[in-house]
Amino acid sequence: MQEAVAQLRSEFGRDAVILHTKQKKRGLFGLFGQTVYEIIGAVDPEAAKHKERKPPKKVPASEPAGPTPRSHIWPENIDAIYQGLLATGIPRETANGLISDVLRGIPDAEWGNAHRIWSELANQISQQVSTVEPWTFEDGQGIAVFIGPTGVGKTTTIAKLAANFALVAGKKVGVITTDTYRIAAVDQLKTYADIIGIPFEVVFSPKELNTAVAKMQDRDLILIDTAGRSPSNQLHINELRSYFQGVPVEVHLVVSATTKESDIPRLVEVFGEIPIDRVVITKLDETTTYGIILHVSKLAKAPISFVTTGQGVPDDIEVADGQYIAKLILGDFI
Ligand SMILES: Nc1nc2c(ncn2[C@@H]2O[C@H](COP(=O)(O)OP(=O)(O)O)[C@@H](O)[C@H]2O)c(=O)[nH]1
Ligand SMILES: [Mg+2]
Repeated sequence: MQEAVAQLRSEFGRDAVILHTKQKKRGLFGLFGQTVYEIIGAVDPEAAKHKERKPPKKVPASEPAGPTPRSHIWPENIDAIYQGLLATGIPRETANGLISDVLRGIPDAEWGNAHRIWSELANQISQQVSTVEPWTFEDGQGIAVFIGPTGVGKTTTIAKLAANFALVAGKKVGVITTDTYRIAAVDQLKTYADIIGIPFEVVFSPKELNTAVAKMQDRDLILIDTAGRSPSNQLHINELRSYFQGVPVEVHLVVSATTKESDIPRLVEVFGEIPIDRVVITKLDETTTYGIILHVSKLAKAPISFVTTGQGVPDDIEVADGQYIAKLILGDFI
């Protein structure tokens, strides 16, 4: 804990004030992984009054070159907050909407209170990022398929989920792969299934998928892996869709947090031809800007189910939580 406080002070200087600390276990069911401390800090407004907020470091790729035009409606300090939101990868329209919503709820006299605004923004974002609890199996068997571009972490996420649900939650889990394009891909998932000790099936056609699912009817949870698809290959997307037309699956779109903001609309549009029920965000550990989480959840009109935070199986996965995501997005600012 002391180490974390020292880190906070070294990053934000001696003006840093600790608002809240919480001991947190990482991992899907809080059983795996080491203890981490969550510290929410702020910079003392009195001490920081005369200091300029650092300009945003990153301009998202979709922004036009050159300085961003300033809004004429907002005072300068609010505009700086708006720019800060853009720098996290939140698109203009969403950032505008967020600020307008927040200002509507705050008396004009408080508009200069940056802390109040950032904390209201955190509330707004946590309400707008929709999230969903993992399967409870109350309605029977869960069948989930994971789709998305190549290399985003679909197979690894399935391995993490399979291990947690089978070994920690004690559920009967089975895994199926439709990714037969690379032998290595089949082996990758088979190896995990063997280690966990759960049934594994490889299928080469939609018909075989039906048979494999039927074989696993005693399972509480069936996780289905797919080959990564480029959103620009329509043929592949159609083929992928053909697999799941006859099976009542919950479709999870897997998106890396490192995806460029400008690539999100097309990705969601193309994969959205297979109706998306949930979004999984991977590789939170590989970036420092998280606005795309809000962006993709809004565009896909689907809640975030899980987020992944590293390569480690089974530890590096968490159930998505609105407040946690809001803090990630605004992390540098609140
Ligand atoms: N840093 C990081 N790497 C990840 C994460 N999830 C998966 N990976 C890595 O991303 C690479 C591709 O993962 P894989 O599951 O094979 O992706 P797939 O092609 O979508 O199935 C592997 O090296 C994984 O270890 C994550 O949350 N963080
Ligand atoms: Mg894979």
